[in-house]
Amino acid sequence: MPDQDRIRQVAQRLARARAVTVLTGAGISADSGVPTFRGADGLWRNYRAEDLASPEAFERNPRLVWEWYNWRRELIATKSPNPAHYALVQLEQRVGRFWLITQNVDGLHRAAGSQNLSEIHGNIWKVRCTACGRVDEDHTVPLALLPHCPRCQGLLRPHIVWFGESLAPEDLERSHEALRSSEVLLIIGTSGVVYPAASFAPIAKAAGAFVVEVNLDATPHTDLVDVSLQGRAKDTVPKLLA
Ligand code: BJW
Ligand code: ZN
Repeated sequence: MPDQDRIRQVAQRLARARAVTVLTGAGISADSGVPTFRGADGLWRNYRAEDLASPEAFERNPRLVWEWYNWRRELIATKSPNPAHYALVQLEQRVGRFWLITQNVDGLHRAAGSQNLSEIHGNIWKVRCTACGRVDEDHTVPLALLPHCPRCQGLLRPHIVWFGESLAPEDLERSHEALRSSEVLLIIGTSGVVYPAASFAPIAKAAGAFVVEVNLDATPHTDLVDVSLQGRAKDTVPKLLA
């Protein structure tokens, strides 16, 4: 089927659906200029996310991990939502039951205006005390190296889910509930290799959802989905609402 027909098919499904879930990854923010994790631009000083985004890495060298986050905070502070982020806000306003699950920590969905949203990997603009657990929103760029808690002087860390850490139970429950009760799951710009988000497409598919993927490349989800649309998020997603 030509691309245009497949886009029309998805647009019709979305127009009819009463319950829609969207799962986004770094690819949607790539169109705003935020580097992806596993793309050619995903490296920082030759470290991969796997080398820095873990409790062990932070214990070993909190300064290095904070330097990486400061670099990303400075970069993300200059970026804005793109047409794909805004199209999802429009979709939320149109659909009765809508839930957006994002793996992105950049806050661009919220900046665009999305409200029914789980940021399952946390948010780069929040810090958490490793001693007392207090969470604060903090948009300072750059943060002091090393930042400390205003209440107890404990070391602060990014309020982000690192490898080997569990997602917040309420985020997982809310996501599973949405995935199991949606007529359409739209997956945008994720490589589909990081769990538990990598299991969301099969969960929705098994529950009978029509599953659509928008990505520049093929992913482990491509063979499972009902429609795979190859292209940039910022060009493709707005067309799905036309
Ligand atoms: C475009 C585009 C454009 C580009 N338009 N598209 C089961 C099996 C195996 C392993 C595990 C498992 N369960 C748990 C694990 C361990 C681990 C894991 O999954 N490891 C894998 C690497 C194998 N998972 C965890 O540890 C998770 N915790 C957990 O499950 O707890 C329970 C548990 C623990 C331990 C053992 C067992 C159970 C937590 C995962 C947290 C991940 N956090 C990170 C880092 C946060 C740091 C930060 O942001 O500061 O989150 S990893 C990193 O990857 C980041 C992302 O959110 C995440 C996903 O990446 P994403 O978004 O897919 O980006 P990319 O770069 O990979 O892909 C971009 C895509 O966009 C590409 O496909 C491009 O083609 C596309 N694209 N431009 C459209 N313009
Ligand atoms: Zn504290």
